[in-house]
Amino acid sequence: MLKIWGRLTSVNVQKVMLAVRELALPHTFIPAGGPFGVVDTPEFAKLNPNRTVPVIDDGGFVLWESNAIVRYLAARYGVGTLWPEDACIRADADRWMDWQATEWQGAMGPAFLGLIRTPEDKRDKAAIDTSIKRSNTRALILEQALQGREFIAGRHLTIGDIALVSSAHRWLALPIERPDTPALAAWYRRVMMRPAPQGVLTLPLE
Ligand SMILES: N[C@@H](CCC(=O)N[C@@H](CS)C(=O)NCC(=O)O)C(=O)O
Repeated sequence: MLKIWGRLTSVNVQKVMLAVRELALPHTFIPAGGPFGVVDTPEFAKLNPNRTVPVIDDGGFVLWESNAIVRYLAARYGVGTLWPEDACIRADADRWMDWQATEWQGAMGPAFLGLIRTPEDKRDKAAIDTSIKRSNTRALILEQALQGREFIAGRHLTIGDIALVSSAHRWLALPIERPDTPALAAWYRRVMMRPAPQGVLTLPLE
């Protein structure tokens, strides 16, 4: 059976769990990382030398890096659904996965760490402000891309939405000022109405 190591408060683990739940894959979830520890053990280092979550073991095939895991699960178990058969539609979805990890999540990092994980008197306000500005700029790029679209690559939920919605959840839950993004908000509601995010993206930021 598919095994997943992680903690549900991690944006990278959330992506994997959304994919697993969209694909209705039987699995065992092993709490790891943050308060659960485990990542510091020699056994875990053999699975992932980075000592980070998520990690999966699918019948002996071990994989780390959240986007690679989502792509693997979708390609193996979700052809025609999460993994579009059309190469152009798939590349469109795939490109947003890279954008999520390198652009939006990267931009949001200092604001998330500063506002959610740092006591008020220790916060780097300038870094947080820059991060908010950069995250909002990227959100407006996504807003533009979602104009007239039900999902990021067209009419069906794909790997692109899986990655993006975890960052959208963070961006919308951060205590910051945000620009108006009606298409993004409607898309977020559409994704959140599905069963997969329940209990995963409904947790408060931590
Ligand atoms: N690029 C990696 C990043 C993995 C990563 O940094 N994971 C964090 C959680 S988001 C982690 O394991 N931190 C240590 C911990 O939680 O103990 C991925 O996308 O999987």
